[in-house]
Amino acid sequence: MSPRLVVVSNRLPLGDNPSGGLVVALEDALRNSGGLWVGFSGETSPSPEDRLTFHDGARFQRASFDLTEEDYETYYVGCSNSVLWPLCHGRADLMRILPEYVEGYRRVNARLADLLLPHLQPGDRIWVQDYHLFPLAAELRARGVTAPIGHFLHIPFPGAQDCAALPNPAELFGWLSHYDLLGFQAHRDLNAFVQSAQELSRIEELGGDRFRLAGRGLRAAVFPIGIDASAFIQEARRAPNEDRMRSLTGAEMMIGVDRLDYSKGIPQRFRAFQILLENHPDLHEKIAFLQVAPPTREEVQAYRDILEETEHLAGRINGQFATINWTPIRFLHRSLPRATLAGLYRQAHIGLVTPLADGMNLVAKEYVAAQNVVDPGVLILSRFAGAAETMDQALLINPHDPWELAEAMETAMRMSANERRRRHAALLREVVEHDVTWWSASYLDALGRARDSD
Ligand code: ADQ
Repeated sequence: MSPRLVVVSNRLPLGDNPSGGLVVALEDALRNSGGLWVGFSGETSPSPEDRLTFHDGARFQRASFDLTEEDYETYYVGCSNSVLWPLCHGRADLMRILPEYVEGYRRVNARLADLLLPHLQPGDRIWVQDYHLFPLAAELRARGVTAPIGHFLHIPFPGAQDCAALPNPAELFGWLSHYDLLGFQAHRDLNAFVQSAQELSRIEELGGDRFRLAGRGLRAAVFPIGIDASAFIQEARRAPNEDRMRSLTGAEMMIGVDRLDYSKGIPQRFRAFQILLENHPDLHEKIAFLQVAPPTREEVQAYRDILEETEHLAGRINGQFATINWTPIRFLHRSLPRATLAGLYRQAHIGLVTPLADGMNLVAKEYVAAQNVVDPGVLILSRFAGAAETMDQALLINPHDPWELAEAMETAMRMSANERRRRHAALLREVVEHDVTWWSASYLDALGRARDSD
């Protein structure tokens, strides 16, 4: 039996049949090693128990912990979503730094180490997910844990300028130095990590993926995350009849699917669509833009602002261009079942993925997987999504420039079927070869070798 895998993430996937890419990717490794997944239950309580709660119903062990209301406000809403998220997405101007946020962040990570400690066994490998838990390895090491510990960052790593905006930038690198393996989405992030560490901490490059950070040896490498491609392809094939759905809309559909987050560039793409319609009256009634954007992090002011801006823009553009038969933009501010999403992607002639900053962006991969290979749609992809490093057969654009984006929309509308098929075939190959199972297997393989001296 392989060494036991212990996964730690901010949220524990609960429910009897947890689905989602990450769960699917880790399920085999967890099941085959008798593994354990630990995370926040999503519940707050005035006095949470000081032990983990174990849950039945999955093919591996799952254990959760509750937070106090104060911990939730400081560690999660505060430090994670109002400091680290904007910082990592190039929006240091949106950071809200309060001393109690950083204290809460340290406190929750220290408490999680205490909760985890009694459940660790000799031979375990520990895999920590994302920016909520940067300090966890340092906290575990302080409690005597010597097991290999890896970290994977799902979002971009900030450049030196942004890192310098943290209250104590060197502390971040101190936390990271306790991991054996740091995983990033894209080369851009690995480079940002090395350059930021050079300016704000001490780092030596020892060759290949080996580094010495703040006096400790570790490895750092790129592992671009993928989707459960074969399942998504099946899902899209089973979706309702395309012709029927197309005739309901009466125009070619352009689709955007994003959490309503300021990093996703939604207002920018609305402005680009407005420019397209202003400059190309022949496209009126020929293209309909569906933006699906479920609510997210509504406790944070910046997220309430982006909703208002998006609704306002959609209203203005519809007011300017709509006809009796045609609504240019439909904005759905809610979540949809995966099967419905897969069907919508499949019938959309254009997939619009235009974040201003994004670790990877799985919607780009889902859109490609969902296409009909004989008559595929066109992916328009931001250069600032991690996905752009491997998906260069998309129409790559600068999302800050609405004229360039409007031009890409027009190009996509007029692209020949041959060119669409050629681009799609290359993109699909990439999405299928580098799916989420490949991602977790290559990360865990590297974590297994992280202590080897070569
Ligand atoms: P996110 O920022 O959440 O993830 P993304 O990679 O696009 O971004 O994943 C979003 C997921 O939510 C997709 O699977 C999508 O289908 C789903 N989704 C979005 N809108 C939905 C809706 N209305 N209804 C139902 N489902 C919806 C973070 C990083 C990314 C990184 C991932 C994985 O910010 O850069 O790709 O983690 O590492």
